[in-house]
Amino acid sequence: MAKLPIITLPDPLLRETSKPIEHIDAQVLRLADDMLETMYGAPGIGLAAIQVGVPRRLVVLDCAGEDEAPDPRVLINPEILQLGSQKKVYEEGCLSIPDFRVDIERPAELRLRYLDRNGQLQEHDAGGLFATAIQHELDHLEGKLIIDFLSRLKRDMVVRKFKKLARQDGPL
Ligand code: GNR
Ligand code: NI
Repeated sequence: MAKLPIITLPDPLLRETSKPIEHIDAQVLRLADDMLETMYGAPGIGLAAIQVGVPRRLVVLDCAGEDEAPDPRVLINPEILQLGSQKKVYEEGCLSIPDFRVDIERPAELRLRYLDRNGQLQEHDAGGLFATAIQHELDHLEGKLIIDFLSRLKRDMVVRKFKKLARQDGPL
């Protein structure tokens, strides 16, 4: 396994729409394992392939609590089938926008469909942190980021800060 570099704002790749995975082959499984290692190393609770520069519909997650056993999940071509009507607010962060957090209101529960690493179609209901994280990761697959929940003014302020940072510690 290998830890991969995570791309950050304002990398334009983060705005791309990710394409479905057509075949679950050794390369896809290898990428999923590398993404899990990258996510655990960050550390984070989820990671979309686009965050390591690969515009494919592949997500890894682990929403286990600190005192629980690890619960690595690999979601291939995930789809939200239904969103619950009840909403909740959670303070979200993103590994592609370091040191930034924002309260986001999203549906508290959802029904999810995806292919697991064995190519089996899975369908289940999710709630709690897992439901929040799934929606955050699915947004990445559409090129959507948590700063898009801010007003234009605040979003532009965050983007400007990251552009400045990229100029300072980017390559020359
Ligand atoms: O590590 C992460 N924590 C987190 C907290 C609240 C809501 C969503 C997340 S996902 C984030 C990792 C990440 O950027 N995934 O795309
Ligand atoms: Ni993110």
